[in-house]
Amino acid sequence: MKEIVVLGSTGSIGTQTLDVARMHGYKVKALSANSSVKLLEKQAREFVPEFICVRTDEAYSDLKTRLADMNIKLFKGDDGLCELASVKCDMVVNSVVGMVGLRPTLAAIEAGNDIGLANKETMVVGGSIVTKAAAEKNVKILPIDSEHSAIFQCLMGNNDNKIEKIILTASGGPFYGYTNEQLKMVTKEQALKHPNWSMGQKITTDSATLMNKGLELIEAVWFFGVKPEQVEVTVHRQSIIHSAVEFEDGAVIAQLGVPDMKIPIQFALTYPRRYKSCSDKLSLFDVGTLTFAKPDEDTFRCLKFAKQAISEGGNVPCILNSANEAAVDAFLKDRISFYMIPELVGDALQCVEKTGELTLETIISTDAAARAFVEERIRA
Ligand code: MN3
Repeated sequence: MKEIVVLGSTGSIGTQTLDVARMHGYKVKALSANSSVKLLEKQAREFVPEFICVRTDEAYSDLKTRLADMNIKLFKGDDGLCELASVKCDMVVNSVVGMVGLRPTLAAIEAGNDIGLANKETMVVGGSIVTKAAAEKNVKILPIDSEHSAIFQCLMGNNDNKIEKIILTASGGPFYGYTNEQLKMVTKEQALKHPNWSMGQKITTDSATLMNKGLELIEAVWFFGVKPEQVEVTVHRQSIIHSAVEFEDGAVIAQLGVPDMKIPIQFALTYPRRYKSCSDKLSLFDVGTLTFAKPDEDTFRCLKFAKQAISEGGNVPCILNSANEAAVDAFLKDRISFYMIPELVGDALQCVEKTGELTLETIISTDAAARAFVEERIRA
């Protein structure tokens, strides 16, 4: 029986991970969430974990009361998340939102736990540190992001074959085809309506700005050891081809399926085996047509900024990511318009201090500087 730890268990990936765990009878040793105590309690009563971590004091005391009859050790905050990531298990599924996921990833590696990674910010801000530490500790990091799971699957059995190019597919989001003028008018409700995937608010907003694809491009560079120029973003509105790899001989291998995160989640958990899943099967006849187009980087500038950030390297991807996290947070709180998100990210890339040296310390200070910069701009 597999034993797993699920960080971010009340989010979209977390709940679907628990669906997979239920179906296969996995033992869930630990759960975490920011503050969704009601759902956490429900999950705790079903899976009976040994440890739970929440973010806030309020959630901590609320949960303590709710679970008073159960023998579960409760933790709090970032340190608590790292404690959970270090619990001996077969896999830590990291589906925390944002760069707060970095330290738990490093803690899991330190403890020698394999990781199912849904937290792309881990790779975006700390790619060089994370990949180096994982190699040293011989820890496997399996991608849960659908595109990276697809690329990973395309590469299976191809260890000695050089990648020519990665074709990273993008749905294009709800505003595909919009002009700059149209983007100035869009509302939060429109931004949060993704055409194909049902996901949390942060990633849905990132999908609408194409920042999500930018972050995924950086994630791909670290996961698969390719140069940024080797990743080609292709808008594929149907989200049926989840990504593809071109080899030196010109052969292109793609992974297809219905857009359902349970498939990549389950594959990370059962790798290298495949088992029955509860997901729908793909009918190419029903899909009919698959289309492909170049993304419009002059309108959706976040993608361009992400390419610039990974090319510059060092702490620049961290500036990009932290400015974006702060801007998206402000957008979701109705403090700024959708159009301001790329504006703020672009300004942060120009103004926040850059360094080529990347350590956990420089990441933490860069994060603080980028957030402070964005906050100052919003207030000005
Ligand atoms: Mn994705």
